[in-house]
Amino acid sequence: MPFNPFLMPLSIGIVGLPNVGKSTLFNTLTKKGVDASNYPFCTIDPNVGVVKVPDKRLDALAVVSKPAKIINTVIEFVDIAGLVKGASEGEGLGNKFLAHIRECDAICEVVRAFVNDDIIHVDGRVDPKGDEETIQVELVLADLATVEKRLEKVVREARGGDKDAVKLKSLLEKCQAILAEGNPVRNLELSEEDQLILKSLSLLTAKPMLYVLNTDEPKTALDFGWEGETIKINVKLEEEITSLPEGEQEEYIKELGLDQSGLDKLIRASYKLLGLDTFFTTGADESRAWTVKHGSKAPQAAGVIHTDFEKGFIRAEVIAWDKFVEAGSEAKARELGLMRTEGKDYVMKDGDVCNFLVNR
Ligand SMILES: Nc1nc2c(ncn2[C@@H]2O[C@H](COP(=O)(O)OP(=O)(O)O)[C@@H](O)[C@H]2O)c(=O)[nH]1
Ligand SMILES: [Mg+2]
Repeated sequence: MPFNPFLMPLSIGIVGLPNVGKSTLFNTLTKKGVDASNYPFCTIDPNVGVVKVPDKRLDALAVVSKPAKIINTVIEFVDIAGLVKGASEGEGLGNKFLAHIRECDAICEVVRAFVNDDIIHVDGRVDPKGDEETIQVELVLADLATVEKRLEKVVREARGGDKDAVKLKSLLEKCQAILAEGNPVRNLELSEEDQLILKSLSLLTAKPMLYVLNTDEPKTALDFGWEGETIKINVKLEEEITSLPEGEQEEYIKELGLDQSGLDKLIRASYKLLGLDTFFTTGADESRAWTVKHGSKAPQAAGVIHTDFEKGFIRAEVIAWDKFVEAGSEAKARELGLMRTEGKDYVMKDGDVCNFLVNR
């Protein structure tokens, strides 16, 4: 099966301690929901929300093509409740929540930096860096348990000389060592082969991760002794923005002196975190963004549009999105000789606009 996010969007699990703003963030994100008729995979699980990925390039293409429909790429957010200290030992609803995280492709951790004495902090203090450490310990311990269980089995097989088992054993030992130091597996530098094996282990700390600093104050992450990257969002304010009629949101965002909504920033960052590229198709019917894995070739990209297109791929006409917009129309781009012909070995570039020629 080719990778086809149209059938199964990649998902981001929202995690964090209780009362940090996860559900408020999730509800606000999903208020920007999608028209379900364009996305047949839409789930009915209340904890799962499918969210449009905003893309200025797609908007620009639509200005040129004036299509009947504009279809963005999507990602899924999952509200994973209640990670608490001791989760890796089954505290709270520990194991169940860890299993939910395991199913996600990436993790978005919300940490609390807003002060409000009416809303209880589980550890009785506002300390985002401390929260991050608490959660990391749980994820690391859960992974360590997984790794050690696997090791027990594989050690025996490796002794028998099984080549795959020997490789797996050596990788598991590397994981064990870094986890034992309290660090995530994603910090390991691994060969491509090892990275593939690692994927099959579904370790929590191997997943890409981003942090949302939820704050209604001008304070930055550094003020809390946090040097790593975070996305600062005022979740309460975002909730307020999305409660306005769509036409007024943009204006309010400008009035606040912001260049884009915090949610859009988060969605774009989440999409980037997944290591995906976007290509476009555009015409009178629809302007549409599609997702491919970074490094995909033209036939695989065609296969995202329709499974049969990968097999039937003949060639692609390709132009960078900004060249297309500059030309002002497909006919003009053609006239200027800007539409390149690419074959089956062409590696897709982020921002390509494509026509695929296929045998049906
Ligand atoms: N002051 C303030 N309150 C917030 C903010 N984000 C969430 N809250 C409030 O904190 C409480 C817990 O939020 P919730 O989203 O349910 O947290 P969860 O337990 O992480 O899902 C709710 O009463 C929210 O209204 C924020 O940025 N500022
Ligand atoms: Mg919640």
